Amino acid sequence: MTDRWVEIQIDGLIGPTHHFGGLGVGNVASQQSQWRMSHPRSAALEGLAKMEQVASLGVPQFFLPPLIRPDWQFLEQYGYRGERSDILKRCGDENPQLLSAAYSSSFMWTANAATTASGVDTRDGRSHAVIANLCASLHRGIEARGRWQQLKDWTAGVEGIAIHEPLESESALRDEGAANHMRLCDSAGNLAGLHLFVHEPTAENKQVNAPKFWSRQGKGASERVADTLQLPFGGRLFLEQTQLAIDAGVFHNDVIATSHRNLLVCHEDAFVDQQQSLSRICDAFSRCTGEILHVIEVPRSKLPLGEAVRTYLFNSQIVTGLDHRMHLICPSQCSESTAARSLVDAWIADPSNPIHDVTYVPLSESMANGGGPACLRLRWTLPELVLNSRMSAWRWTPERGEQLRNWVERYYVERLSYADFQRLEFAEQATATVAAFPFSSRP
Ligand code: SUG
Repeated sequence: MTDRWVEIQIDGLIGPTHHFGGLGVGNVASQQSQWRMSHPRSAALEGLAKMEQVASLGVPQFFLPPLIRPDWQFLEQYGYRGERSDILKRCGDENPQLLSAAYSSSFMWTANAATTASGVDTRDGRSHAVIANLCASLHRGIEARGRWQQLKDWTAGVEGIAIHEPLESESALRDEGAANHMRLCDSAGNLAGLHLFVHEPTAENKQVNAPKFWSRQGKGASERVADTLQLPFGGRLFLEQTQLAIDAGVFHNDVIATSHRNLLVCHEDAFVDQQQSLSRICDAFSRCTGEILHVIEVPRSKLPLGEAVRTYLFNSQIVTGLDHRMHLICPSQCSESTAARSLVDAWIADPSNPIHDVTYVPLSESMANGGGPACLRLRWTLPELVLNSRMSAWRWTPERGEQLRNWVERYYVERLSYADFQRLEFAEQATATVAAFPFSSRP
């Protein structure tokens, strides 16, 4: 095996049934957008443009095909059997949220698909991924089976990779994957990393008597995932989300904190006992890497929690390009916010800050469902040799990008409203669109 490690970005393609079901638990944008007309074609094209931007920096960019929707098996589990046209009619009339869940394109937020660790970090030297059970919500729980199969097929036979099944779908083990996980490592990106797991506040840290929203990440889940990833005890830390942030709409840690290599960016209200948490992180990081962690802590006086949630500044992607510099990929909402924009401008102007430049990307359709640039991708640090394995079948190249764009333009509908879900013709078209994915669905 090689000793060169690369962080790859894996985006799940936005599906042809992308819509606004108002299904996101504790997710303010999703709730506010409920039943708005959606635009699957432009949503998917925005996702592709973001991947193209990342790939143009020389970052290895991969993609996963959409999962097939509607999920007939799911509808059957809820008692909807018989003629498909009747199922759509009955379920749509009786239980619109269930039909919306069966059609959900929420698999597009690939940061929630799994939690990953690199072989350089783990006790057995293999690179692991634990598929998230996403059992905190009905529409997301149905992703796990499809993604597990897809990642198994994609990595089959690739040496040194292990894909693990999701944890049991029990409330205490509710797991939302890498959205609640950050990996820090040395500035060159080649040494063992420190893994931060962020989960629900414990009872004494709930801070308020009647929490508005429920955390979607169980403490037990984070601990089990860290074990399954084979992380040594010195390579893992557990942190608690604040109830204050959860109640303000921070339904995942990646809405309030992010990291890349030796850089940690977080809001003042990200973690319980923030100062103590930050010192624990800095100490563990130094022990792990022999380097000093670069921390950017954003005070609420500069960016109130509500503005952090509205702009998704912390959901920016930070990547190292071929030029060995850090680039920030920010949602365009940040460029329109005085507070967020001033912070980004100051980071870039500061020569001691590792972030070199910024690109603002429009993701209006995904953002209206609470998904920014970082939600759309899963990171995995893997041996460089992997880039030439069978996994390269789903690697972004300019030619494949063109094929994906043509496919989206040809098959995806421009506008979609709830009434379409009850039409068998639309259900069949959505399935046919995924079947027409321009590359092998099992590489
Ligand atoms: O789980 N939205 C997703 C957004 C996930 C964002 N991911 C990260 N932060 N990593 C969610 O709440 C909305 C779907 C709808 O309402 O139709 C939704 O599921």
